[in-house]
Amino acid sequence: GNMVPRVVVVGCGISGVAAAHRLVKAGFHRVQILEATGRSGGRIHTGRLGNNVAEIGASYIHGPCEENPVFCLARDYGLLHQESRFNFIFSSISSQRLSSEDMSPVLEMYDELMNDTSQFKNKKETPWASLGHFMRSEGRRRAAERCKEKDATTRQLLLCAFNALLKDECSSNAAHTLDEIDVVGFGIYKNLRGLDCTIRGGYEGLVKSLLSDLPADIVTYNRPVRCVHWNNTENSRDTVNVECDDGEKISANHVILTVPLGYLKKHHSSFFCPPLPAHKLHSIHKLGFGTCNKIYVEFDQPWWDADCDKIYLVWRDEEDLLDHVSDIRKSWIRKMSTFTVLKPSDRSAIHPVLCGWISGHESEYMETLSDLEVRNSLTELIHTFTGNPRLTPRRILCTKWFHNPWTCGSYSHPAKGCSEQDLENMMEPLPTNGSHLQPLQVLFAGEATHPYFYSTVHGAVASGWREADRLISHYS
Ligand code: 6YU
Repeated sequence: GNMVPRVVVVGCGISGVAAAHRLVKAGFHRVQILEATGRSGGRIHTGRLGNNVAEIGASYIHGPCEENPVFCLARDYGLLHQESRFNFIFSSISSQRLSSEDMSPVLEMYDELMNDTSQFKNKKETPWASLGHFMRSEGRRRAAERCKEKDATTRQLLLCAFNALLKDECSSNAAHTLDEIDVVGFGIYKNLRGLDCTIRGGYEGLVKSLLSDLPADIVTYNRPVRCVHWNNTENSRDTVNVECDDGEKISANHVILTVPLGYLKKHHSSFFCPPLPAHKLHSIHKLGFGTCNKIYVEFDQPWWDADCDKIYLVWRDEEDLLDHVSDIRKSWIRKMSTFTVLKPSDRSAIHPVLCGWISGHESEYMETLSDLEVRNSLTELIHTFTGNPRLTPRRILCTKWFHNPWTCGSYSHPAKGCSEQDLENMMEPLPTNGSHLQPLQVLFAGEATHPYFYSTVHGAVASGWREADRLISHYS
């Protein structure tokens, strides 16, 4: 009855759905989700290119193991494939094809460096200004050591291949350059065991499965929230007012906010009334949020080996280890680091598809181009790399996360100068501790509020559950 608190969840991405799911299962039946767009899933968005499944947002379960809530959910809902992905690697340099053996020394060196970043985890100070500084300095030093007895061409190749991996790392971090990434913050991210895998039929199946356990009318679509009025001093001290774009105000005892960090960075000043406390604002500024986009490309025939899963684009003239492009208008496509090979979703998917990965300002610029312009640049790139002028894409599909008004980018990263405290501040509810006011008026969930699984779907799920649990234990 009336004793059951009313909870409004803002955003119907996976963190909002996870929070609502847990609350409803615990008997909180007065839960409502307000979603700005006409669909659920947010940054989980399964599209199609021809007959192939093309993930516009998240693709993989990073580290599928027992500790990963997304792996467990997908398994329990029967959404896993029989076998996992990523067995083979093949790379190419201009028109000269590289073998897996050519790439293995650089991949080995890269893995070593990545493992070494965990040593910075509890450090107050490091000799490194950024992840880029560490990777470049140490990469150069170790490459020189390894190549002592090798010829100049081998040494050059190692460095150019290393640069492709740096650009790939920019994509993993949704960063423009690794110079923007904090080494300590990066070391805090927790890698889970297991080879990345995909979800059968597409990632959206996970969102749909969770939603199917909930009352059908729990989500209100096309309902953007404009402002959250908390700490009401006048009449109703125990309610928060959520003001929608059309002016309507919905009152609740608690609001769980799941809007992306990119959206908060842009709109915080008008989104909270009164404004956020200074330390919370500080952390919203300090943490990074950048763009990673994909370009799906469909071909008539595969031009890569049947056992190939990933193609590195290695340029001969990139031994300077510059992980970003200086002339973006002319050479934006050089930021694309890799293609991953799409596994055909079913037998009707006869045309092979590659997924190109591109991040940073280069990928934001790409979003302003027409499909034809992107296709032309891609065709040229493929001609350069394969030496085959007859290869042309059948069609392409570009993601545009930077210009998505409800996301304003792709996902968060530990920007240079952020601290563990900033990661912790993100999840702190309002009003903050020590206040005499009604507690837990506004709670914060979403990918960017997870201190060590940020930037992932499992981080988003865990954050939604965390905030639901916070309310559940408050009432028990
Ligand atoms: C993962 C992966 N993956 C690729 C790309 C992207 C992301 N991620 P949501 O945004 O979903 O929900 C918010 C909702 O709020 C949304 O529906 C809005 O419409 C709504 N909203 C906004 N404003 C509103 C308003 N005013 N009113 C009402 N509603 C409003 N994660 O696990 N595997 O392969 C990838 C990838 C291109 C864009 C990804 C991946 C990130 C996830 O997609 C993302 O975290 C969650 O879906 C977010 O859910 P949410 O609920 O929080 O927000 C060592 C090291 C360290 C570096 N990290 C390495 C890890 C690599 C991370 N990589 C990911 C890369 C890929 C490939």
